[in-house]
Amino acid sequence: MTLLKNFSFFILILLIQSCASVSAPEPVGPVPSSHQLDWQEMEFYGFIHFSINTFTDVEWGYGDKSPELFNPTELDTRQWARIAKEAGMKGLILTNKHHDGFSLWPSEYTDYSVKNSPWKNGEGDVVKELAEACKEYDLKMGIYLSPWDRNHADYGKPEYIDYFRNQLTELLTNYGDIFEVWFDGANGGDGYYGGANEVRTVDKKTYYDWENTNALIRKLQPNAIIWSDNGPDARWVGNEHGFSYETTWSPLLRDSIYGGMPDYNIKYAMGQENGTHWVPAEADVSIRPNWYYHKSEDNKVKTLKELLDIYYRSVGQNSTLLLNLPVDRRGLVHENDEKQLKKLTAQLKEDFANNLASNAKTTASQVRGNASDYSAKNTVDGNKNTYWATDDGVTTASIIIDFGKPTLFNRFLIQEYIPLGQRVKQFSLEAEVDGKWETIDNQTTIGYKRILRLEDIKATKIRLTIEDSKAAPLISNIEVYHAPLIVDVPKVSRDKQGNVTLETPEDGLSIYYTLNGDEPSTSSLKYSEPFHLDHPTTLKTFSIDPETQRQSETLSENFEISKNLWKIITLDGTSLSEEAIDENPLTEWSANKELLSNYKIDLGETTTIKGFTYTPTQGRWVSGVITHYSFYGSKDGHQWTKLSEGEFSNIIANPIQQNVMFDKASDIKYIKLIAHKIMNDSDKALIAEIGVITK
Ligand code: FUL
Repeated sequence: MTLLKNFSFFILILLIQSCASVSAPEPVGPVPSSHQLDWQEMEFYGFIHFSINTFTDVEWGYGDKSPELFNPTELDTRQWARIAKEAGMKGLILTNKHHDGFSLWPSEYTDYSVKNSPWKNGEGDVVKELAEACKEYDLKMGIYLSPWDRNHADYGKPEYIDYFRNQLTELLTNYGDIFEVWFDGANGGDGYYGGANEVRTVDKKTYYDWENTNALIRKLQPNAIIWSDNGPDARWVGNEHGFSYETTWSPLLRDSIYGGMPDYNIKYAMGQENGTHWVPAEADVSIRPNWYYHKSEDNKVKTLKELLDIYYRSVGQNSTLLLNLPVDRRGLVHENDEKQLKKLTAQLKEDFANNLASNAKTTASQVRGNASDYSAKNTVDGNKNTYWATDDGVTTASIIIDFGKPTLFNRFLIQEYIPLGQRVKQFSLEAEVDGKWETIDNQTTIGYKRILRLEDIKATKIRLTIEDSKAAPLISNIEVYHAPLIVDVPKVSRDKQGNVTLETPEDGLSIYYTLNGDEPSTSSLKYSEPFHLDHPTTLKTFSIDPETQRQSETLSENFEISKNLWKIITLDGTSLSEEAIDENPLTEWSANKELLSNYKIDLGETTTIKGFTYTPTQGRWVSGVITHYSFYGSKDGHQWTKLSEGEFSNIIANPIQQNVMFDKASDIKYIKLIAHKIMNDSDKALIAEIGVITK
């Protein structure tokens, strides 16, 4: 007995010694601060866009509208917070002041605020009400304060910076803990500016003196994440689709960047392997096409499939997700938005219901110092603080996850232990099916979290191979799931002749539709071949699997008059390329500014139009986007009337179809869109589509 005891003691000493001799890996590259780590773990939080814009139906206010327009009838921040909480969001960021300068709190430094609105007789404070609601629902609160202020008389002068900091101080002092401070890169341009009505450009690099503004934030809210194109704590993902990139590094060449710089999205948004600072990506997107509430978008709330895609391409690609819920004129998140959000939450719960890897058997090709502290088991122990590591210098290694029996899966979730830096550059995944290994994916970065969506596969084992890494890979977590398949809505398209095609996302599905506004069911029209639609019509449609009865959501699509008779002609009568009127937003007409005044679109017959649409190029990186325009109509193609003039607000960051309504309807046969300003002061405009609104 004593002998056995002594022996066990000896083994124990040996074990302790072997562990003690294995040092922890050293950090590699920049590493996150503790508040950046806490922030990253929030993963999903919400944006609220609400202002005078909500009442004037625009995306960017000019700064000249009366504060009396701000008059929500049922404003209820508790409703916003409840919806966010139920959706699994961890916080809410409110646009306290957008580019139009209207402040949602009674700021001491301006009259352009809620205090001069009829809401609560000027006694209200939206920020305070939201702070209270967030507290009640255990949500963190963040602030958006637009650096650009189109209302303020001093914008562009040094005095404005004091104003900006004074407002910031109010927001960071009077409303409790703030988790994130959001600084928009859009700034400078035309505006009201206290009645000057002029263009004011600023040097984005120097005007705001960010160093001292950031120092003020650090003093008032040391734990807040400061967000902008160049952080310093978190960065813009470079688009407003809510997508990060398959290769997304958290390190960033931060000092090469300034807020609002051109080409940021192309050159920097994905982060850099050799980035000098830890500035992780945040993917922002609205649940509707635009950020503010527009009644015309009530049936354009993103589908479940679109929302899921956003989740997987943000949280699942080493980014956080900031999802915007526009608040409507009542002061509430609209029912349709809540409904879609609920679907997303329920689906995510199902997708991640049963972790097939928890406690699976694991073996690694190499373990740091052969120490149990760094064993492969750490990847499936549910503890984020333990990780599998290899010896220093070993940058290729693999780990096998053995389910013990054939197991059906289609999701692979993996996390690096980021407190010691982001390391993995390339990895692959294989599955062992009937005793044979097959490659099922090849990918690049992992970072805080990567979730791969795979085809259904039944395998007994999975092998993860880290093919390349900046240093010894540190993998803290692996999860495997079998997410249920969901049926997507039909893909709807119409050609120039007016023929509508509905396509099923998967083989073997049936499609039903209505054209009279009724909700479709399996007793509605069944789609078999393209049909003709010439007149404004609402199409409602869904897909269904006749065998399993799995059914998609219903998609509602509003069609305008068809472009069957439309022609683009130059002033000398020659027809031009029809890409701008072919109903296909993926083809575009490229024309230089000059040519743009020398053409007309012939609608083929006199038509009563109430507005027009312009769709910019839909490629991954936009160019040739018209930002300032005028739009003309003519009965005879010679005498032209200007029907509208203005800016396409936010079109560069969010290049979606622009819908412009006229003050009054016009009977015309010819139309013409003129570009006054094209992004990056280019001379070449790209037009994916021009349309008219008749309804
Ligand atoms: C953009 C702004 O210009 C939009 O209006 C919106 O606020 C979005 C979140 O950021 O850059």
